[in-house]
Amino acid sequence: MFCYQCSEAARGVGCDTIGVCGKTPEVATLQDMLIWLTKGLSYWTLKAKEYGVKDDEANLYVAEALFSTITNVNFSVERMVEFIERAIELRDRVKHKFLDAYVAKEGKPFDEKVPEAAEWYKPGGAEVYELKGMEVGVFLDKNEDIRSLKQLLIYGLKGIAAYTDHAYVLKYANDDILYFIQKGLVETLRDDITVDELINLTMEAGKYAVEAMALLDKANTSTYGNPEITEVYTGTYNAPGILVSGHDLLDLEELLKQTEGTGIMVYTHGEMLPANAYPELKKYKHLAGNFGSAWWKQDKEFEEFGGAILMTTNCLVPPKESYKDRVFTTGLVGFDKLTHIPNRTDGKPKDFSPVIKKALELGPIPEREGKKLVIGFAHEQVSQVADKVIEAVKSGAIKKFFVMAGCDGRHKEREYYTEFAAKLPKDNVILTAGCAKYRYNKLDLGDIGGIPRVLDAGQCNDSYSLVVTALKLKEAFGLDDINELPIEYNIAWYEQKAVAVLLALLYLGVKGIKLGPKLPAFVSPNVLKVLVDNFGINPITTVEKDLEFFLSK
Ligand code: FSO
Ligand code: SF4
Repeated sequence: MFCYQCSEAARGVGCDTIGVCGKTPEVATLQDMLIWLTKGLSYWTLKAKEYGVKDDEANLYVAEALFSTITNVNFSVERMVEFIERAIELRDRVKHKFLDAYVAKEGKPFDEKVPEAAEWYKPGGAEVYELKGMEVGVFLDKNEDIRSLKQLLIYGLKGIAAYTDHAYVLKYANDDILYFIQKGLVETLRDDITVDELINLTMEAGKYAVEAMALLDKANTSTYGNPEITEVYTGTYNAPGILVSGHDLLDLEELLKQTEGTGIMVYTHGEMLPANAYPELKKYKHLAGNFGSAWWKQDKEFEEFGGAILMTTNCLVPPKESYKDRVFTTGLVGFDKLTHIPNRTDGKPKDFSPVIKKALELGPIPEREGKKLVIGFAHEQVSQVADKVIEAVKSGAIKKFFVMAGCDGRHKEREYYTEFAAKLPKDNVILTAGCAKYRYNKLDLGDIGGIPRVLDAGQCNDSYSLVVTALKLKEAFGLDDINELPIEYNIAWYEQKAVAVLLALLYLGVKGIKLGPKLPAFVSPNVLKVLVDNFGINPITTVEKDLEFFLSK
């Protein structure tokens, strides 16, 4: 195996024996194979598009397959084999539809040379897929810069795929995004692609990352209302409990409906915290609050929680024996031997009864005291207090905003973010989204004239909300360039959704982003030079130096 797609890549180089995340070599190689096959599938979906043939299931499947390979989503050999076989099935279905359409229009059979990924097949299951997977991983490209850019593009596409898939789950669609994902994938099959072509594609990915986040914002807010400023309790009650983690709001809603009147209290964990701010979700009285913090602490927190646990998306940490029997997966999440709640069929909701049964069997969980967190500062809510914010900036009460969106992770270096937030002078406000917030959202950083010093817009995809807020401020201050605003960017990344968010910021013209806790292992020295020269991206250093850097600007 070789994987270097997240910030925790072993030795800052790559995981080559087992993933730091717990991904086994088998799964890593099968994921390489799946990505390669999605490129083959995309070759045909794009050809089919030219001839007016569209296969909605196959188009969405490309996004789902990519999503399943994001860090901490799926650790199951069995599920990976299923994904691979489905990719082959859909690839061949779309191929035949295209070949028929081609003959019908051109009056002769299609005879162009086809990439191997679009045709490869060998019977034999997991072992055969693994053998082929070893050939088609990241080292397929010998040139370091081409390899680096292709992977940067693919990781950005994975993030875009995840956000787009969430929107499709809520029945909000934009085929252009799906077709762009496919185009990006097919381009990475080319041996003759140039550095410039790849840089352009990466920038285009930034554009589609914005579109994907906008689509998901529309899907979430149209379905569940605009997030409202909400106080969320972080303790637990003496009643049976279910803890829901991941990003999928529809899963949470269906579970809330199915647990109504059962006496079960439902809590959010990690990236599900923002769900508490949506009117159509917070109306459920048994949505009792948030327990725990960021994903990487789940081994301790899930154990402590004592009730049933549902993982709707990443980030899953391989569960310990002590609580394994109370963890359930759903959607694209997978881990061998955990109970998986199957997908919706025939428009019916998912059946969460195994999770409910487990919570009831486990009985009441311990009661614990907890703080209250204030969340719900998405763009609509911020625009309602825009006058107050603008006034505070004009009067000098607010000196700067610091976008500290992104992810949290295990590494000790991330203590930087807690310290940075704590030491940030009191006339500065933090704008956050994603699980990065858990490094400082319980610090009691106070407020500035009633505006909290940590404005939490929501999940990592709600970084879009921060961008909307920035663009509104730009308009209000009559500025031409987003970089003239008193906004600094100190972003923490972990997995590939954060890569998509980063590409979105670059596409929007944001310059001078500080990135931590370390620069991606997949960025080669030359590609880094491009990022530094064109966008002024630079790594975090020490809290003192970085504070000086930002505050002296
Ligand atoms: Fe965090 Fe995990 Fe949302 Fe990521 S929970 S790290 S960027 O999956 O998706 O912020
Ligand atoms: Fe390593 Fe990250 Fe890849 Fe997991 S996802 S194998 S931790 S680089």
